[in-house]
Amino acid sequence: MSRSIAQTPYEERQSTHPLSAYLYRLMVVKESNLCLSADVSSARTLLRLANSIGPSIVVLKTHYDIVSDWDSDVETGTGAQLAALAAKHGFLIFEDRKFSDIGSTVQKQYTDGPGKAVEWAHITNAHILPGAAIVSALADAASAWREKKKYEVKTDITVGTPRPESLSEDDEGKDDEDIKNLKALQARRKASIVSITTVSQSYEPANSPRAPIPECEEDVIFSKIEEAPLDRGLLLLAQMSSAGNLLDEAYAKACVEIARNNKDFVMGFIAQETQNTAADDQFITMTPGCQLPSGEEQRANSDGLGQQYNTPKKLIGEKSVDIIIVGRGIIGAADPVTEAERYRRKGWEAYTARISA
Ligand code: S5P
Repeated sequence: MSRSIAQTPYEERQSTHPLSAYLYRLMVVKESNLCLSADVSSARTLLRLANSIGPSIVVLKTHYDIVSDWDSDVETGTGAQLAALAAKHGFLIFEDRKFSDIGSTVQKQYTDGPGKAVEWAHITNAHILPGAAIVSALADAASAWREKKKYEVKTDITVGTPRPESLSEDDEGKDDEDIKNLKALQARRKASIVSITTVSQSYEPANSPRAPIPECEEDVIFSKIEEAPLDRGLLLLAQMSSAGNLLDEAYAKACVEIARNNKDFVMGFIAQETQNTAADDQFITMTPGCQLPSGEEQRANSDGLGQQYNTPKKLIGEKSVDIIIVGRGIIGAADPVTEAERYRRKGWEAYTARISA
């Protein structure tokens, strides 16, 4: 008898999506199936959390629009700093944007405005309420961005070869326009490097949102796995954790159908249980509404605002989900770093018990 997906170890899951394949390997390397939901309102607190809890997690989930001092600069802003921390600690960034508008609008929301999540978030998510075009529209925006990015990387390498400072007199006049362009480009690149240095070295009061984050200054890269691919991925909200939500069984089934038709972009689901039902479904399931009892006391299984909680053991062991998403259970703890490790351990234990059952 063939093994069910729930019993297949992460490293043997056959996802065709490059980010999912990477994420499964990352989970094994870090022995973690934990996503931190970093729902905080200051950029500094967000970056500090990402840096201190980064070693325990494989995904950092953001709501950029609750960060009151979110810096939108693509090269030096909050997203760029998070991306640097993701490379340092080895985690993916998931902007929990929950897109839910017509195709043309979501493309702009994804790539423009103050968020520009496509620039820094590996993963984002969407409701399918407006219909399947929301998925293809976001997919098109992501691939247009990726093409542009590939071109930028190539341009960087090309212009890196002949340095304007080292151009000889003979070169002047040969192709004045090209050299001028090259110098302008290098000057712009220099300016952006200078501005990063300025931000991290200038003195500012401790409570300033632009004050340096000391831990974020080192230029370190997580060494146990290569950097994440440039691909972007989408999760569809198939089920929600909140009481009385309207996402019924037929809705979840429609989500799965749309995902099957868009496997190049859709990695999987936000759901309360695995949505893999057909033999070749290889979708990843990430699940919010997760808390552990704290100490002797069983924590309340709701937050009084509709949120409903389950334990990692139930979600991973019984509902066969892949990643637990934890917010207040960790960031509301007296010692979030230790608590994140406790969740990581519990989540991983539930997974190893599941695959060996
Ligand atoms: O069904 C859902 C879907 C999501 S993405 N229920 C949720 O709670 N979420 C998100 O998960 C929610 O927006 C929040 O960011 C996080 C749960 O946070 P916690 O503090 O309750 O763990």
